[in-house]
Amino acid sequence: MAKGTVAQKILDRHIITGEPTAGKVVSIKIDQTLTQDATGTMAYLELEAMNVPRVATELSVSYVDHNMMQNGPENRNDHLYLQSIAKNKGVAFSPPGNGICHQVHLERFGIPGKTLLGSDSHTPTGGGIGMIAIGAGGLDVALAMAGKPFRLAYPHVIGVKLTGELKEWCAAKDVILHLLSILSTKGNVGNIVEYFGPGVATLSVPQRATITNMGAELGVTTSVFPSDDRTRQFLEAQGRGKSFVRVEADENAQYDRVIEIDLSKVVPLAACPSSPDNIKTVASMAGTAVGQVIIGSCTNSSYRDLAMVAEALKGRTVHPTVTLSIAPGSRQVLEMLAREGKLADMIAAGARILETGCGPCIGQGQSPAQETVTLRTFNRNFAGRTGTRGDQSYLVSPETAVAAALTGTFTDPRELGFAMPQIPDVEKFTVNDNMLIPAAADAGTEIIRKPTIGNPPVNNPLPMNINGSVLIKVGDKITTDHIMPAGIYLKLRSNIPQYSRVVFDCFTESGKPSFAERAIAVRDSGRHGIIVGRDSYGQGSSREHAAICPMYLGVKAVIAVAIERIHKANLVNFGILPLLFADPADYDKIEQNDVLQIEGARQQLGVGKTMEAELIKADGTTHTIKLTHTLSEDDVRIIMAGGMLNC
Ligand code: MIC
Ligand code: SF4
Repeated sequence: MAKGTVAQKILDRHIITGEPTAGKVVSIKIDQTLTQDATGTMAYLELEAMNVPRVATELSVSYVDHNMMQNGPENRNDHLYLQSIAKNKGVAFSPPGNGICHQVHLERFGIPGKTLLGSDSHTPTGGGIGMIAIGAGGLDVALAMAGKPFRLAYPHVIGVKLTGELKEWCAAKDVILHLLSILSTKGNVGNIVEYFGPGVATLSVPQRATITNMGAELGVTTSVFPSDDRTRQFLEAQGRGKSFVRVEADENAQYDRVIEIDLSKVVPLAACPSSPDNIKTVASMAGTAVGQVIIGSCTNSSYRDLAMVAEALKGRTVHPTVTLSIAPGSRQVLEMLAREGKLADMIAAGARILETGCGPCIGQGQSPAQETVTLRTFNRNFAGRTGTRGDQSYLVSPETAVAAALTGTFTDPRELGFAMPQIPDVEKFTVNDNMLIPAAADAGTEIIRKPTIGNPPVNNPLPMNINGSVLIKVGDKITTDHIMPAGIYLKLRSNIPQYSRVVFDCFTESGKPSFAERAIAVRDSGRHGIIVGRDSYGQGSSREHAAICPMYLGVKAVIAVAIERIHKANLVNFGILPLLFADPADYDKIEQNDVLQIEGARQQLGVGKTMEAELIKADGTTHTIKLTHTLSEDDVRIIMAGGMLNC
């Protein structure tokens, strides 16, 4: 069992109930929360339902960064709701244009040693300044805002020992891509990744934040760096020196597993289609034509990254076969680039400057042409996330991205023929909080709720017998993007009946009924929907819509070989049983439309108990399927009640 680590020190100070033993459920105090607009409307509607007059956290911030395309009234309706409820409940508000939640939170609010819960899976960005920053579903964040502790399995700690120093053109992004090549996107549930060793001091806070941000793709609880002199310098440069707290591991700290990375051996890497762990060296793909380059997202849009890009572009021209788009991570970054003339250098080189926000990362515009390669500095390249079916989306560092923008092909940036621009740590960031609306609860504030915003649906208690029909059988690594697409549908986040129509949209075959149509037919015939998945079901985002919408369509159980942490918690919160095959080989016995009955489900369900289901095939043959789960007592209680909103 790990000992004396940063992760444990912070967690142990926050434990409210439970034993700090790896794998055991503990509840912890949450100091800060963040929400973004695409998950935030549901989270605040849920908070409203809890009748809490004012949030009970030290700080809660509501960001608008995802839904900003303004095609129809939905986006702006959401923003007005979020701004008014923030004022009503004592939540700080960061309006559209102010930046991506994770980037702004790091710059303006994060405090080493504190806990942060965010309704976005990339909340671990805060681990870059020594926070325990965890992504969760909106309902869990709403509960934290109401002052309730957050439940999680006390983690195992994987120590990543960093030695050496990154060479020119080799980036923090390459470090996390390298780690993804080792740990992959599956099988890491229940772990925290903690960085230590002499290499840590060579990385700036924005570089560390790139690494902890994309640590989300490992499927771990979070990732964390110590808070050291570099952290102090960053906070001082943000005018927040007073927030600095040193948090370091004991000298003889023990980790459950240690992985060593010599930074001087890290080379430019790319995550190839369509998974963040499909890693190849950039050199091995040299010469492949690239049609589009986009630099931005919460992974790589800091001042450091974009200043480096600007200097690399200065006096040069984007290759004519490529489009280069750049989305700065925050207004602070954009303003600094503008004041220093770097923005002009980007524009002069031919870059298309996008609004500060998530933009193309969540399929909001800039979809690539068919059968062309797109290089993005983002963190996810799940199939179709760009908005183009069959997309060829590669995840790279800003260094590799700018090299491709200049050459029109995959190019190892070390081959560019000029020195990498050196961007020293900023001594004084341009601090301009004039658009941030500070937290000041005014319970009299009218909450603006336009007609496109509906209440979260509430489930029924778990029925005694589940009379199930298998609505869909999917394979390994099904992401929440497969379950609930974003892109053009993102604006429907506040409207569950409409959004539910596109559940599993990517699997709809033309001319055949959609998942939603099949689910509604099953629901209307008085039966229950069942989803069957394989390994690592529910990877990726924290969107609780991937539970709410199937629930709305009558789904009562998800049965898989493994279910990812945040998605499992969301299923529980909305009263859907997250079950596992006791024998993974049983997965092969099941097909879509099979009948699956769980007689006496309420009696069968209990901590540590195995359940039995009867599988009835179309030809009448039957099989007994044994099912397990990893539910705690609280989880069982919540599912029995039909979800947290009934508790
Ligand atoms: C994402 O990167 O997939 C998102 C969009 O930021 C999600 C949240 C959401 O779906 O609203 C995430 O990472 O949790
Ligand atoms: Fe936004 Fe993309 Fe970051 Fe998600 S991963 S928060 S969509 S920038």
